[in-house]
Amino acid sequence: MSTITFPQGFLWGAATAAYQVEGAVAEDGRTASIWDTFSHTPGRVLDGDTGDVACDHYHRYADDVALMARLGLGAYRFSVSWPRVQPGGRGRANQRGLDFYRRLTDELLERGIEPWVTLYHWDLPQELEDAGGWPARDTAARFAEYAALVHEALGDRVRHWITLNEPWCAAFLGYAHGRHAPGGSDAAAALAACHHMLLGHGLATRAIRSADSAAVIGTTLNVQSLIAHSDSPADREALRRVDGIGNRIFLDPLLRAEYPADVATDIAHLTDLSFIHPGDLATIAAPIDFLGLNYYNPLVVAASVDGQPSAGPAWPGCADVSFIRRGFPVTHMGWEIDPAGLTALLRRVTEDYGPIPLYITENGAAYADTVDADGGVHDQDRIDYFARHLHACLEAIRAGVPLQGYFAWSLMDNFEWGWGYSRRFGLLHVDYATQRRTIKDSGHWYAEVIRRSSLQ
Ligand code: IFM
Repeated sequence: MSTITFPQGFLWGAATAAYQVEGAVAEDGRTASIWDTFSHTPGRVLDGDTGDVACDHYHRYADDVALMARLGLGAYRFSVSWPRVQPGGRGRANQRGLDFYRRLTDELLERGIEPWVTLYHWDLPQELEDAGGWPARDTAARFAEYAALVHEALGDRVRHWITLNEPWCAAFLGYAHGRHAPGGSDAAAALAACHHMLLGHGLATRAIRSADSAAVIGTTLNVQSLIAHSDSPADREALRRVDGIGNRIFLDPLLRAEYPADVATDIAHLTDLSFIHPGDLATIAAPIDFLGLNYYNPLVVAASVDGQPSAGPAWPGCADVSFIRRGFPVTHMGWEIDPAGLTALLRRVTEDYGPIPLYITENGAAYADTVDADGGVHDQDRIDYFARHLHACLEAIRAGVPLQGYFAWSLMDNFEWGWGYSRRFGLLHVDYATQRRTIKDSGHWYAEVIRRSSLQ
């Protein structure tokens, strides 16, 4: 069997996010985020699960970092909880909250693991939501202030910064669909939220860059890999619309300092776009050093026909669009497994937006793992998923894509948002009753891939 090696210096990591793993929601001065409020609202999260305890990473971080070292990770991508380090989202920093991240980054650095910090992975301080949330312009300014405060505390230890995680989810699932916090159902508010997140990204990038010329700054998008159901003009038009509101609405302002004109037309019945002020696009397009992409599955897009469910409220301007299932094998999330979509996505971003360094900042699969009688977690399905997607990465690299690293989602099983603890994505199995961690077979397999930086 032949061995295929990744380019020298390829970065191997794993990722988590604060609300999904930390717990300790009322400790050391942390206040509530929109996800605390949302998860404590009956009916919002499966089985009433909350992030109150999660994986108790707040207290167990040192043991978790030791496990990361056993896996041989080169980098750990984690997010900072905004209400932990700046309770209420305004004013002075909370030193006790910052100290947690100092301890965590020190532990990582001692083990030779590079900290990659995500500044916003969906946990907006509740007070800022009460003041209007992301649909309010002031939240962008608050975000830049918070970013500067985190950088001031951690900038001596952290070089890699990711401003936002998946703003599409935070804006459109959060403010239009209501499946995510804060549970809104107003497309116009979601469009304003989308713009203000991008503005916040630009302001934060500028603030960190002006304080630290060595900072390496990027952002993470869940750019969708799209396939038209057929070559018919109607299906291609459906794809154009989804690509507009899912992908180009982020990529164009970030990388070209403009919003796509066709998207403005698609959403003209929803908003007059008066939230875009002169100078905003130049701020949003502040140069970045890399782009992070999260990939799980592609979407197959068609024009709606009678009886088919439409794309739904998360997709403003796409009323006549449907997503089609092809009968491919699925993960426990019900997401079709199709690694070719990852190669296509990487190639598309490079071909359309130029050779900006790319990282896969999330990729992985949920399966209903159990600890077997022999004490192991035998998750061959997840190994196959990772192997096929890493081959897809190599294919993109061979085609000239400047892909520089890969973060598995997730380091450990955790709070999967509306699905609570019912969906397991981890390389580490977490027994939530005892907080015991078990390295799954996929974790051992990934450690071997990292050690060799190659695939069999
Ligand atoms: O768990 C999430 C993560 O927080 C953001 N990206 C997708 C993952 C799986 O749903």
